Amino acid sequence: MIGEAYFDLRSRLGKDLFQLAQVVRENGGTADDVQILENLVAGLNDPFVFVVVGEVNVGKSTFLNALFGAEFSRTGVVPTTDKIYFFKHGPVVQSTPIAPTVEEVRVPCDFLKNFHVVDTPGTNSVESEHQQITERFVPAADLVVFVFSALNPWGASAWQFLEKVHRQWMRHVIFVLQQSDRFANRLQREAGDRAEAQAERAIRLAFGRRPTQQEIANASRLIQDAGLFQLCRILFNTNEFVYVD
Ligand SMILES: Nc1nc2c(ncn2[C@@H]2O[C@H](COP(=O)(O)OP(=O)(O)O)[C@@H](O)[C@H]2O)c(=O)[nH]1
Ligand SMILES: [Mg+2]
Repeated sequence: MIGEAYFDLRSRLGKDLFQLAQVVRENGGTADDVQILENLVAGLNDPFVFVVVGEVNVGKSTFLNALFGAEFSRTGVVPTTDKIYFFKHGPVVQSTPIAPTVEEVRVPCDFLKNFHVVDTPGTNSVESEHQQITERFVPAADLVVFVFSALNPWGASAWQFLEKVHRQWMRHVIFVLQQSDRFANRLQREAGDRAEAQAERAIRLAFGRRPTQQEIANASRLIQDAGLFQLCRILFNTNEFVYVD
């Protein structure tokens, strides 16, 4: 799934670096040169680390459980991720505190054989210590997964944090939007059952502007064919929403 292209690239890179080390050795390269290349080859086998960030309660832990295919991370309406959880592969579930606010959790999930995953409390966590620790994990991450909730994707702390992730630490980022089903429920509450009214309200709320007649017609057709939930997902994946001026 996620990793195929990555594993393919990693194995090609490993072979190339190995051959390069041989060429350097045969042509009188220094021990330091060879060591650097060997370290690079060894580093390629380290699991790929991704850190999941976003505000409290947006659905970070729920997203991870969906990825793991099991409820390994606690979720709930009251903030439940009170620590930073470092998920790694292990034969049985085993939790080991490695610092007062960091816990290593081994779980029997094949996905974790090649990936290490860090779940965090939230960029707006009440404990500022959490944020500091999250900030320590992020610069070491291979990938930062930013989770937003469709109910309120405008939380200031998330965007401020994103700015740092992107500009200061220069990490790769992907975005995950949770809870678009709840956005659909809100639309139903506020606009009733008519597809046109739902489409109008959805575009207004998501884009902050009045929709055109054509947009309402297209969106209503989509609601009728695929359901309101699908329209919500699509709206939050359109350029207008993704690129903020
Ligand atoms: N309906 C719905 N509820 C969700 C979704 N994602 C998370 N939740 C609920 O939102 C609450 C907070 O989720 P959680 O994963 O603990 O958030 P975290 O603080 O970001 O880790 C929990 O009660 C989840 O069951 C979603 O996509 N749809
Ligand atoms: Mg959580």
